[in-house]
Amino acid sequence: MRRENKEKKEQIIFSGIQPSGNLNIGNYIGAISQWVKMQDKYHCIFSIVDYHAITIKQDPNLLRQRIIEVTKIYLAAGIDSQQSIIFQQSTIPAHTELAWILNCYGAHIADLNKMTQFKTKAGEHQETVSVGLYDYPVLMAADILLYNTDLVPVGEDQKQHVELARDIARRFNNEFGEIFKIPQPVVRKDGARIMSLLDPTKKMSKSDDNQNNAIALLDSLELAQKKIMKAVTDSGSEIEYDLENKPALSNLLTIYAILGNREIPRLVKDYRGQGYGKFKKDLAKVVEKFLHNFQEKYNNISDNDVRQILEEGRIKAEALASQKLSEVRKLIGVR
Ligand code: ATP
Ligand code: LTN
Repeated sequence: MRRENKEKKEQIIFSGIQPSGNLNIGNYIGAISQWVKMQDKYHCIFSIVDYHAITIKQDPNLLRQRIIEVTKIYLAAGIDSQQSIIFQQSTIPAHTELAWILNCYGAHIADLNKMTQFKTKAGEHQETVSVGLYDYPVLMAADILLYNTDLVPVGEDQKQHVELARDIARRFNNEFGEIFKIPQPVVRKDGARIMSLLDPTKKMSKSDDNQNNAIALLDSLELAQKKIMKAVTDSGSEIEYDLENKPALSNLLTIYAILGNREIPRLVKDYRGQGYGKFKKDLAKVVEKFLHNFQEKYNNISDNDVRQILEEGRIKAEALASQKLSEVRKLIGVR
């Protein structure tokens, strides 16, 4: 048993979030809450992936502010900067350099053509969006492969990108030997895909034009309450977990269970015969309590603390990344 724990502690976790909007409870549930639990067991590296964010137009001042904001969100959620490495992607040039090398060795056009995130984000503008948006998954592969990552905890929508990182690593290894670890995605069973409050067929997303689709982690308690009360429900009035026939309610039940630390079957039992109104009011209270606790921690972190933590993280991550990059440069013949 002790040996098993030791082996686990040697495993490496890498994940990141783009500072491209107001982080919401979907990001928290699908990604960050998983990371917090993993810190005791694994070596964890969490990045604020700003070079991914610029694949879509960003306002420079807002981007600067959001980089700080996302770092505070990691910390307020319980990521411990003593235990885990927290860093800003663009401060380590090895990420973009390895991405370029992987563009040339390992990444195929046919792979990128299959990426559903690109298709959704580019929509009808596939010919005029930036090359960066198309190449996004290769930069993500570089992030992961630089650190000998074993596990990548993400929401359901990012699984395809992690699978591509595996393919790229295998192709590179076939040509040059066992240089990259083959990473595995980790997706939680419930809550891997929190849906929009306004449309249960769409994922809750921080870059949705309609901000009522999501509860942002920094929304005021009043606004969060309003959004819950306005959330769409399904026809009927019974509280049931039924993804096919009651997708909106099932989504609300998932949020309730995870943020309120309850089990879905128990909630369904407790709300039998009570109707949607009462359920939504209680859910709003659960969400408000969660946000209140979260924001209290968030507001206690200063910008200076964040700058210092990011600088310490940069130093630690750079030492790891530059080692891997030197090996790669030698293998391909540029050194
Ligand atoms: P955008 O809409 O700007 O692409 P996003 O809200 O999807 O943003 P990302 O930065 O792409 O956020 O995702 C950060 C992490 O949060 C990823 O691991 C992603 O899988 C997870 N995530 C995002 N949205 C959800 C969601 N609705 N449910 C569960 N996990 C999610
Ligand atoms: N594409 C991811 C963010 C991301 C990431 C990573 C996640 C960039 N690099 C490396 C895990 C590992 C997203 O959530 N949109």
